[in-house]
Amino acid sequence: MRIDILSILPELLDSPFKYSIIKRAIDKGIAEINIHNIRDYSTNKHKKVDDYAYSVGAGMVMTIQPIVDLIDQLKSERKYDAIIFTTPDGTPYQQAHANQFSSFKNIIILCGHYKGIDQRIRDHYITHEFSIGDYVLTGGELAAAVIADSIIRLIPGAMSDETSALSDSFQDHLLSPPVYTRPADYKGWKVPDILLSGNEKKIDEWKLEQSLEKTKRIRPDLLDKK
Ligand code: 6GU
Repeated sequence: MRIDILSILPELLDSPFKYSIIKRAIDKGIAEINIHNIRDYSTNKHKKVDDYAYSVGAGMVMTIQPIVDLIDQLKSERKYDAIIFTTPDGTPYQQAHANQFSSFKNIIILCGHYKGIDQRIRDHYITHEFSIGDYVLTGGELAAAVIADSIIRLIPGAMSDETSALSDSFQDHLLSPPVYTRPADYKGWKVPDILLSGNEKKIDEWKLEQSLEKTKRIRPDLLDKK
């Protein structure tokens, strides 16, 4: 899979793809990330990428020209399965989207900034608009990194134990149960006896019980989706 990320602050994306599962997926060649600086495509003599909104007091808006030129160039090189825009007024991004996108071949993620981008880009180029939660970030770069990470780890071969993606919180609309490792007793803090029993069936029942209890307590909304 190839992901092209379009940003006016590409430095913000320097580190998220350099470690762990994502780095290994890139090293293995099953994922490729290309980060593009939108400013490089501005034909303005000052390399401007924003302008005043057509409405008083609305602040700055990202201009059409550099974004269109960049996307047109990418589209002339290959076919894209999705052109995503990260924005706080987008659809709430969820695990089901990551699952869907993990089988795609080429994806563009355009990072939002300032007050937004000219609506005509959204109308004519963008296929999906996503928010990663009900809070406001300085820019869409961190959201783009979140989305790319959630997709890449699901590509077959990215994780050594592929079944572990299936047990992720949200895959079955349940939060993960608590996990423990050695020692079984740390200064009197004990691992639940059941986990030391060796009874796999009982352990699975306990995990499901714990998941249900935790989900009911922290995310009761998830249980309505089951
Ligand atoms: Cl995608 N962008 C920004 N700027 N803020 C956000 C967001 C995205 N998702 C949640 N907050």
